Amino acid sequence: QKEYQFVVVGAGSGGMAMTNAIARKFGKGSVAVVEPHDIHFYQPMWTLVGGGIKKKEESARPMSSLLPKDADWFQTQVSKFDPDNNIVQTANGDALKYDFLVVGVGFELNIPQIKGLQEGLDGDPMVCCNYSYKYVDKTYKAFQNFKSGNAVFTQPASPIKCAGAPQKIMYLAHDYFRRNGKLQDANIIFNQGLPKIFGVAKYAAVLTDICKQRGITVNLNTNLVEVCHDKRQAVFQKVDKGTPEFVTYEMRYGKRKNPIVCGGGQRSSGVTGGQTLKTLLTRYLKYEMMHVTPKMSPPDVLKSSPLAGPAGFMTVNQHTGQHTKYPNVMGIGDCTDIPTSKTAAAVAAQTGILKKTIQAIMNNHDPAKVAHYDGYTSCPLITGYNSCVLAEFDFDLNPLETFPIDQGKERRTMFHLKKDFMPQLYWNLMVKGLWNGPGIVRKLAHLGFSK
Ligand code: FAD
Ligand code: UQ1
Repeated sequence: QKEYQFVVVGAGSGGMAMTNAIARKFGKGSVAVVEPHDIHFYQPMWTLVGGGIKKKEESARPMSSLLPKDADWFQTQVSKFDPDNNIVQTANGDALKYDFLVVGVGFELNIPQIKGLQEGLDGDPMVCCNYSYKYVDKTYKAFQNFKSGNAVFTQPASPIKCAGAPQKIMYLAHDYFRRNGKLQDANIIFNQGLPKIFGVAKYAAVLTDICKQRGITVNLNTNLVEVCHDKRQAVFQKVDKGTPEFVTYEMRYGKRKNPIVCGGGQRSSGVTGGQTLKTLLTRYLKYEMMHVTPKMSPPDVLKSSPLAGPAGFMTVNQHTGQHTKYPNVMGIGDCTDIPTSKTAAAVAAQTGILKKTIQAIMNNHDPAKVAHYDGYTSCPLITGYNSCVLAEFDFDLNPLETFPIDQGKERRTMFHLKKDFMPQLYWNLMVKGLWNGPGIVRKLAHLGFSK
């Protein structure tokens, strides 16, 4: 058994920032970090890789080059959380005892939850996915090889990281087809499991308008359930909440000539899993290319631990990041139940909050008195090869915009902010634990008068 003042689990966006911040403040030997992977990824770049704007290698750096020299790195997974004894067990057989634990294990992709998706990703060059380093470079190849037919983009109903990413790549596809003379032969379809195109009304209105103007068909409450890549067919289920009767199935297939729909129309009956969610009708859709966003969840080791609530997320105070049951445990990022959209931008703001929370706990103060996370999150909604709507908002889904201009407009400046500035900010400040989000910039930009 080894003992540390701090143990950090996961060295992704949140864990890496916290490890560096803690090592800087508390010095050599104070912190152990458990992370199995050799490589740290700047995942927000994967949308740009999918669009052929960046090379995937630019999103990857050796873990060893980013972790602080003063931290002890255990290159293995945590296999068990034992918060009652202040211990984490690792797959290598180490038992690490801590005074304080910071957990940032993120989301893992649940590809097998969609039948045939793994086979599609491995066997069909036209099935792609920006959410994985392994598959991300298939997307741009699919753009290039696309000739005509349905270009389908999917998003599940369950929580995912960067909820805008499934449609950002669709707008890039639209722009790519437009610039390369393929648009008239393309039928672009967004099949989204959720009931809204985006959670924040202001940006949802902008995106709905963009889809209308560009002839993109949006089917809400429409979930991908199966991929049959040998026939290039995808199976979708339209879901609705609560209604006891079947309602008319109305998934649309676009207004362009010859949308290709094959078969479909099977009714399945009954309430799914005892819930009020009803599966209404199954449809088969032929795709020429398909960008799939798989379902995601925290890793099993967290889900099955005492740190997780019934939904599998780590239960923390949404304003302080402190665990609801174990006061010496903090959570950061995608694996927590903090009710905001899961992004690196949110993680940046949470880094600043956790620093305050840890300090307060060490001084026997109430963290709620010094740390108050407002839910800040941001989604740079790329809408083309030189345009972006920079969505920023809080827990109440109210816009919380950094710049004193209307960020609901598509702008070239925001595209460059995303493409050129954000990677610099990430590699030079965020991973070092030195970027706590743009709160300060926002206050200065608004001269203290608003927000
Ligand atoms: P991660 O960064 O995913 O890190 C989790 C870490 O935990 C990993 O290193 C993993 O190896 C480790 N881990 C897992 N299990 C264990 C275990 N048992 N033991 C030890 N370690 C473990 N965000 C934005 O702000 N803006 C964007 O434009 C944006 N676009 C995105 C586009 C795409 C395609 C994707 C995939 C993400 C995007 N994001 C964006 C989201 C952002 O990348 C994530 O929200 C962020 O990385 C979450 O950080 P995290 O620390 O919670 O998890
Ligand atoms: C941000 O802080 C951040 O984390 C580094 C991102 O992830 C890559 C973002 O996408 C955005 C938009 C922010 C917010 C920062 C500014 C300057 C608006």
